[in-house]
Amino acid sequence: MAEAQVPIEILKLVETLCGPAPEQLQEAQAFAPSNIALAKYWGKRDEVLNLPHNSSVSVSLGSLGSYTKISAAEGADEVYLAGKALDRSEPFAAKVLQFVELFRRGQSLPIRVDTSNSIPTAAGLASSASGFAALMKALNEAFGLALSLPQQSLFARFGSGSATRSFWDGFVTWERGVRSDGSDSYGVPLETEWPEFRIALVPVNTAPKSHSSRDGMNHTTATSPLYASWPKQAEEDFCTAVAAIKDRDFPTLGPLCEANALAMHATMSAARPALHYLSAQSWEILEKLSQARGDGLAAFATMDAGPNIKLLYLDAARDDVMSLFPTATEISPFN
Ligand code: 2P0
Repeated sequence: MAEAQVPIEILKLVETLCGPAPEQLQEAQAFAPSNIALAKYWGKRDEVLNLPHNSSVSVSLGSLGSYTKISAAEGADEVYLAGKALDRSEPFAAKVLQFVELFRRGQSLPIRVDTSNSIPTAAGLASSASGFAALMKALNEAFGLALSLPQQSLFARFGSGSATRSFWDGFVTWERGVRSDGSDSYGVPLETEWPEFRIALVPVNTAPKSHSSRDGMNHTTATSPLYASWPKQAEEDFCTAVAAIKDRDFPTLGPLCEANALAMHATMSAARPALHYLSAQSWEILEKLSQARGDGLAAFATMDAGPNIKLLYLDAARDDVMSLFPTATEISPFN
């Protein structure tokens, strides 16, 4: 993003919150956890400012996430992913450098960005949320921006909406906000600790997806007749999910999360042309889970913009879940 192309609202926020343009760059590194949404973000009310139609709530994945190191480069900017130098024109590198430029603001401070993920590739988890959160944290230190975590979350939104929720451990909300400049749309952590809460990742297909989340949600918003019902329902689901989390009420939270994810996928199925992230194998897993629930298993599923299934349950159901889904990887977000 060359400076001239940055929307005025974003420039104003940078100017107001970050102070004068940086004069030096110091080495810095940061980690941010990946997160899984329990009540989903799907659709933007403002594409330029990346503002969502509805609020969302997620749980962070502990030590699974992204590490980013920033240092001074010799000449031109450099971006490394998992130790491999990327061409600056590659989409990932270009997006990272656009984000850097928001804060560098034309100053002659060549930068080297080294990113790596502790998320196993086989888990099929996206890394853009943790990636932009870790990049923001590292830039905050490298450029001496002195931004608070909510402010960093707000700026990370320009990189990736779900990154707003990757600045804290545990349960985190992304409030949609109401202001037109987006200055009230950022992550807010919930205080609830829930040590028995578990997530298991059931891999279906871990190859990169054919449609990005961004393209998928924009296509759905623009063409799906079912999308009209999403923002109101999603906001209600968000409120119910937050209340259930605060009460540690799994019988309410589990079914709600699965229903919310299926409603999101239904909006995509009705898009024209239809968009299907879930595969036949995903549906087989959902069917198997539904049958197991009929036999008393308290486990529920959530699915994002890909075919992989994430199971939600409490510690007491662990053995049954693992024997039913032996390929699953379990995560304990609070341990
Ligand atoms: C979520 N997803 O709440 C939803 C559920 C995917 C499905 O946030 O366009 O990469 O960069 O703001 O954050 C993934 O979308 O999209 C996402 P952009 P992002 O986790």
